Amino acid sequence: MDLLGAFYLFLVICLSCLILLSTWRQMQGRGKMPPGPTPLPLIGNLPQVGIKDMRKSLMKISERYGPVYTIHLGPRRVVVLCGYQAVKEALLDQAEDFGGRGKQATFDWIFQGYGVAFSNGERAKQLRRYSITTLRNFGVGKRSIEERILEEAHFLLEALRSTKGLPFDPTYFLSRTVSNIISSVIFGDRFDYEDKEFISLLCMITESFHFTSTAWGQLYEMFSGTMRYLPGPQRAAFKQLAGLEKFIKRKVKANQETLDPNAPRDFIDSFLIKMQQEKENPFSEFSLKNIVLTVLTVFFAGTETVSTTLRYGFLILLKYPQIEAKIHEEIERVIGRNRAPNMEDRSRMPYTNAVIHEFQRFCDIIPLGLARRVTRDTQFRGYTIPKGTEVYPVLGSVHYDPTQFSSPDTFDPRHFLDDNGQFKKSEAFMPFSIGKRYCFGEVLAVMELFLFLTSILQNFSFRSPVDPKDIDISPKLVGFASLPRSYEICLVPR
Ligand code: LZ1
Repeated sequence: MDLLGAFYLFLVICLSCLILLSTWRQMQGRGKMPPGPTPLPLIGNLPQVGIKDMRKSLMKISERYGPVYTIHLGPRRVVVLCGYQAVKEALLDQAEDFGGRGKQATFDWIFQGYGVAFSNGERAKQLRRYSITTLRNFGVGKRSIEERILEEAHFLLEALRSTKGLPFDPTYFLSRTVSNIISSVIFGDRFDYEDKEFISLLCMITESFHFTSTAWGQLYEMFSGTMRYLPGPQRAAFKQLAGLEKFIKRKVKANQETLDPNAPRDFIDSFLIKMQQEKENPFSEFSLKNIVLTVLTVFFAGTETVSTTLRYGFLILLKYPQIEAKIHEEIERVIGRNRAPNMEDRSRMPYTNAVIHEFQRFCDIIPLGLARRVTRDTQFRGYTIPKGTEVYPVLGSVHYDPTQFSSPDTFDPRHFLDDNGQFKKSEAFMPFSIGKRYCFGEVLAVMELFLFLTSILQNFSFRSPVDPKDIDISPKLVGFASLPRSYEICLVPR
């Protein structure tokens, strides 16, 4: 046999071993797991799942295998939960079992199991508890953050006035404003809207978020083990995430140098003080790495989710001017023109509140939720899910569950209104997920959505440069996130 022959033989043997290993791993512990489509070696269920719109394909697969099934995303074995009942039974009724964190391959590249959102066990517990307390100490959920939001709304209104009724893309108007709220909490101050570094940070956030929703981003979820070393768009996302980390590291360092342990100025200071207090505790998770990556998570999540929801929501209002008109009418009646909105107004504005809920349901910004993981061997609906198995609670399948919403595919605020026009809660509304790892940014997000929307509509009317009937409110991309199509808007002062 010549050298080339030997090489090919070697290659064939390697490949066979890989296929055998992959098949063996797919079969392992499969005994009483939920059913699902048969995986192929190496690629798993790629043919069934595809790489475009996982929400759609995962919901489609559940038509055949039921609300609880097993899928293989490349080498990842994931239990998928679809529909309100299954998600609720798992995440709420068995909160402890389903309270672990699964993978988000793109974000994991930077987090590596550190920071508050993408960690597990004792680390997640300590960081989550302390983050919630510290956010509250800096006003989140209280009057003081409400005032900060209203103050920031003024800067936004001023910036919007300068558009002079001409068409513009609202993306960065919204993300600068939204980001400045969380920035004041974590960095102690807002950024100037013209600050070049600020804009470049926002760009890094928006673009890496965008990547997670592209076909490449989905492919990366399946094959991150290999793709992380290969060229491709994932590299750009890594670079953006690394840029954000570098900025946060610099901020943390600057805080360290000027720290007064008796007077924390912001979230970072509080964590640094906690780190000092716990430096004798060998079980402390308050390390520099966890501080940097927790701040990065909070900065990222506190910027992109609310601003994407508002951007998507505005597009919907451009399509349905009659809905905008009803919000105007409610603002006029409850708030008037002579004072700023406040959180107490919300309970007297059922229509506006219903529209915001419908934005969050319909837009379904994080359609698969953040992946979970079972923390022990778990019995669920007669199946056994082995400890450590990843779980996708498909929030989109809950938001579009026909047993919970009368016409899920239609944008209709009546999904959250009763016959008397009063606000009607829905148990199937879970944009912040539910259970042990639900989003603790919820209180802040809810305040921002209400106060920014009402502030803007109190001062402006929306006009679309294109005919409303030509506006497409279906998502441009659905992956980790669900993103609206790009558009322009005109704001006319009222
Ligand atoms: C997050 C989100 C997105 C990315 C990382 C953390 N928390 C939304 N909420």
